[in-house]
Amino acid sequence: MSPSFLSNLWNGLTKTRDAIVGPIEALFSKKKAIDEETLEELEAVLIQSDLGIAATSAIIDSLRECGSRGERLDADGAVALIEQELVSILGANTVPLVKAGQPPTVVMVVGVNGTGKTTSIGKIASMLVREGNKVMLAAGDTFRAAAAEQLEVWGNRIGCNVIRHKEGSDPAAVAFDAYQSARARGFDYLLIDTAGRLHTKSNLMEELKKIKRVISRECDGAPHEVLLVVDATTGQNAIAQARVFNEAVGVTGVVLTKLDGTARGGIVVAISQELNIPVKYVGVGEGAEDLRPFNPDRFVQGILRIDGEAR
Ligand SMILES: Nc1nc2c(ncn2[C@@H]2O[C@H](COP(=O)(O)OP(=O)(O)O)[C@@H](O)[C@H]2O)c(=O)[nH]1
Ligand SMILES: [Mg+2]
Repeated sequence: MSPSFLSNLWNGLTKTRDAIVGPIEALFSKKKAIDEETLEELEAVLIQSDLGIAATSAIIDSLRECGSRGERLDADGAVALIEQELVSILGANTVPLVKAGQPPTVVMVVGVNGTGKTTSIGKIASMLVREGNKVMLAAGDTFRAAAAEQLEVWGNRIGCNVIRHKEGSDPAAVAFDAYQSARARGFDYLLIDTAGRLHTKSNLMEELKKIKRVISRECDGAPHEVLLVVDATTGQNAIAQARVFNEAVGVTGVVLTKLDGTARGGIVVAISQELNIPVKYVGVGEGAEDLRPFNPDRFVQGILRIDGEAR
């Protein structure tokens, strides 16, 4: 793994790391018995970072158990215990993007406006192109011309074809055309951008369902992925959004963006645990390189280890 990969993720998680590790170092400044007061303060820190109730309780329980065995902990010891719990919740493995037996692999990208759908499509496409794939993009957010233009800018930058129709046209028709074209021309991946206007929630969900239906009529098993993009800075609201989209279109993976802008990166854990949907990518900045396949180990180290190295 290249150093820039690590430093990118590392830098992106600085706010979350500071918010968790700082208080832990203060709480366990010297090796101490684990009393209820300490546990309560630690619980507040973990809840603040949006790890979620379930993960927080698991961590607190395990520390309490440790305390009842008469063990004393310093900050390193506490961090190691928390790390263990988080890795056991998140699992050790990166869950990769599904690849279809027959190309193109169709990936539909959904989520609320402004969460980073179009940007994430650009970043994922850029990654796939670098790996040698032929990638096509479909401008399924037909609500504003600017949305298709934004996708075209990405397409031009990374050398991908972009299929777009006129503003206001049917997104399912864009997806259909793009699929036909991608299949006929032997593309490996088709990434479909969609709209995210929530003030017309039921229409939006119907629109997304229709795109999905049209694609699945063309190819059994497609779309092969429905990626939900959520903005980490929205905290627990991200969970509520995930529930709504999952119910409507069956989400297969989460892209969590803007981790660089929040101290509440623990939301990754809450999403994995409460929704049982794998986090597949995390966004840590606005550039083409600032999206990473989600690696639980690296992530947990990124939010817990100040020195950047496994101790
Ligand atoms: N800091 C940061 N900004 C991001 C990230 N992902 C997306 N953005 C920004 O979020 C804004 C909205 O993104 P966009 O892709 O247009 O969202 P969409 O409405 O869901 O398509 C843009 O200014 C992006 O540059 C990220 O991981 N980190
Ligand atoms: Mg967009």
